[in-house]
Amino acid sequence: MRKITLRLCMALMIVALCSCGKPSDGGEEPPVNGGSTEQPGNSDNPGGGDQPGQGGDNPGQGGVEFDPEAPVKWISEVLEFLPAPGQFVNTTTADMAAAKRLAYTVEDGKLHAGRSTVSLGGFGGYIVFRFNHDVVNRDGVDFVILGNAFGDAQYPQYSNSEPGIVQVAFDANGNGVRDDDEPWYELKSENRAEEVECTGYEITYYRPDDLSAISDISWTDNFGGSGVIPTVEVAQFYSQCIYPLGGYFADGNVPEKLVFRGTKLKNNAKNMGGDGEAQYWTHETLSVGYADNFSDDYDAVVGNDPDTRGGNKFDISDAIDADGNPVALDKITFVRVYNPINQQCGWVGETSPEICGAISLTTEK
Ligand SMILES: [Ca+2]
Ligand SMILES: [Ca+2]
Ligand SMILES: [Ca+2]
Repeated sequence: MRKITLRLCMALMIVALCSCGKPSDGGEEPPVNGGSTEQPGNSDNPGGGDQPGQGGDNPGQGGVEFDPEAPVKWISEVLEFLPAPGQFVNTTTADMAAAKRLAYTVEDGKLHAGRSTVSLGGFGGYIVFRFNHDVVNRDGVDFVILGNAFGDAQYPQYSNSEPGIVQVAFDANGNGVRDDDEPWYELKSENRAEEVECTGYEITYYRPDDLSAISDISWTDNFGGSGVIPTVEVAQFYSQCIYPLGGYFADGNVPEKLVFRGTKLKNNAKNMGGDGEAQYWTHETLSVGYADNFSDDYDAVVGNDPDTRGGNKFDISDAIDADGNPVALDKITFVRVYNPINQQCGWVGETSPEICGAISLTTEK
């Protein structure tokens, strides 16, 4: 453990402050004293905080007759997926196959649920999906995004919440593509003002020299910040390159750098333990309005559909434009979820949302 402790010290030293131009506000160092949900990995739960069986693959669910004319509550298509560098990148928890399993399937005329576990990796990693219909802005909740969040029994005010910001867009010209004049709108969380560190954050990750094994990933941001994603601790559990390799790109080439943009939230993970094996990471639960967040809505059932338990509930009426002003939308076509947090948590790795499925309530009778 001495070696690990030493490595931890090194890792903490090189975890860069993420500034948004205000170093004193950003990159909050987790307090050393304090509770945790994410514990060091073992063979079943390798440090990522993902509980086996929660929100995991469940392709057998459903199995009802498929009606090609009817709206289906599950995701119909994953249109884009690109994780930012992170420990699950280039593994089966964050590959294109995992992303595509979020869409429903039809076998022998039977409909099967779209379920998977897809990590978005570090800050900016994203997924875009749609349903086979436009999601109508009903009164209240309109759709649900399933995650793998869970509470912290030791510290009830904390949880394994790795929040994802949700965006929506409407295919106004009906061509099946989100065009430039069909903007993304973020859905506002209840306490957005307190949770956002800055908007307009842009991070650039740089391709490492060695793509055959795990190594630190350098990054810079548009506020003058820079740092590396340290891998010395997560290398206990993962050996693969954590920078997205060719399988994520249509041309199969690995870009020299990757740029991601979005709203940046304040770091929400805290180490309630000590160094080395004494690390005990947990996350502040954020307000209602994020994916993979153990907020009060998470275990609620909506629309009398038990499949909606274990997911966050979203209201299209919470859409805001880039200036934070409300936007009135009758319906939406595309949903995008991205990781708004740039935080490394020792051997737990980056804080990163998992997307395990989504349900449109438009199909509710
Ligand atoms: Ca609504
Ligand atoms: Ca369009
Ligand atoms: Ca999670």
